[in-house]
Formats: sequence, structure tokens, C-alpha cells
Amino acid sequence: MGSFTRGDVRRGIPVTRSGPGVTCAIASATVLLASTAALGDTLYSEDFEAYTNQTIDPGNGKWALITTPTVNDGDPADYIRVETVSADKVLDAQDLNGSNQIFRTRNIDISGYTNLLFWVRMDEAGVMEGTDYIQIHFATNSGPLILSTNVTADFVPDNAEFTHTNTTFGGTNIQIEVHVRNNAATENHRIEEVVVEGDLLPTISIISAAQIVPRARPAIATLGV
Ligand SMILES: [Ca+2]
Ligand SMILES: [Ca+2]
Ligand SMILES: [Ca+2]
Ligand SMILES: [Ca+2]
Repeated sequence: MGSFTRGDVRRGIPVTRSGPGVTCAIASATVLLASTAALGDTLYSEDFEAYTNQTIDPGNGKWALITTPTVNDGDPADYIRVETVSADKVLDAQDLNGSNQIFRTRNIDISGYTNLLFWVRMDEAGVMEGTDYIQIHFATNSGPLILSTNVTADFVPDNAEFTHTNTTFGGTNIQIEVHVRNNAATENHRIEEVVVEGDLLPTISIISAAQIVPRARPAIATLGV
């Protein structure tokens, strides 16, 4: 289970990590492990700013929606789509008629990275009941979905942001799903940002005594006596 943080704790605060290079000595050889990692890489990031309002397909493969027929069809008040809310583009889910709707990221390659984490920034508006929820799931290596958080009912003051963070996954790729359910035109769940971060594993350079090959001495001509 990941952690749940109320408030805008991540916005505008770059995640930085440091990892010093390591030196050690093995027998008589000198070994240098030189860390050339790009620290704190962003492996996936979506803030919805690139899309026009009412977008339901990003057209770039970064994510997809799995919806039921009565959403994004017919009643214009029932939707899950990109909208502008308080000058911020978000994925806005309103009056889902009590049916589960899914936002799913593309498969994100995390091989070669360590210190991985993902976080999802969200908010809600309206008086939610116990049947309303927003859930964060992830799947590693196309395995079963794992529920990372399940937030039900009226969990924050309207339009208050909260961030869910998880650091427990592994494998070589990951998909994140956000499942949403509500059932009134006055109920909105909003996904504001989805990010996966990690540190590239260091590349290793080794210099040892055994690898130092002396250059051949140039031949020296001698004059006969
Ligand atoms: Ca409706
Ligand atoms: Ca945004
Ligand atoms: Ca509320
Ligand atoms: Ca409701």
C-alpha cells in the first residue's frame, strides 16, 4: 500500500536525489565504480496540458480510457475527458452513472532503474457518498492489478488536491490504472497528474592493475664496438 498525502505537496518541487560514486580496493587492484547515473529521471509524466478540452483519446498512445456506453455518449453531462478546471487541464470524471470508468497508462519501461516511485495527483468536487470512489491500481510485467489506494466518499474539501505515492513495485515495466465511480452531475473526480520516476542504475567502469598493459619498449639500436 502506498502513501496518501493531502495537499499540493509535489507541485513545483523537483525530486532530487544524490548518489555518490563508490571507491574500494580489492586485493592489490584498484577498482573504481564511477556513477554516471542521471538522478531522478522521469520515466512517465502526464499533466493533460497538451490536449484540447473534451479529449478522450490522446492520440499519442500515452494513455487510454475504458468507459461504459452511457459515459461520453448521449447525456453531455456524463463524461470522463480532458477539461480545464481553474486554468488547469485535468482528466475530469463527472456523473459516471454509477459505473466504473478506467484511465490506463501505456506500458512504461522501468528496466535499468532503481528507487522507483509513482504518484498520482487528484482532487474531487461535490458531496460524495460511500458508493463513489477513486482507486489507484498498478500492474507489473502485465501481471494482475494491485490496488494501491481506494478513496471513497467525501475525502477532501472540494478542489483540495491530494497525492498518492507508491514505491513498492518492481519488474521491468508497469502500467497504472485509475478507476473512478460517481453518479451525479454535481460530482467530479479529477486526475491532475500521473508521474513515474526512478534513478538510472549506475554504469560501472573498472580500472585494475591487471588491465594495465605496459607498452613495449622501443628497440634501441646499439653501435658495435
Ligand atoms: Ca446521468
Ligand atoms: Ca494539468
Ligand atoms: Ca467533496
Ligand atoms: Ca454519489
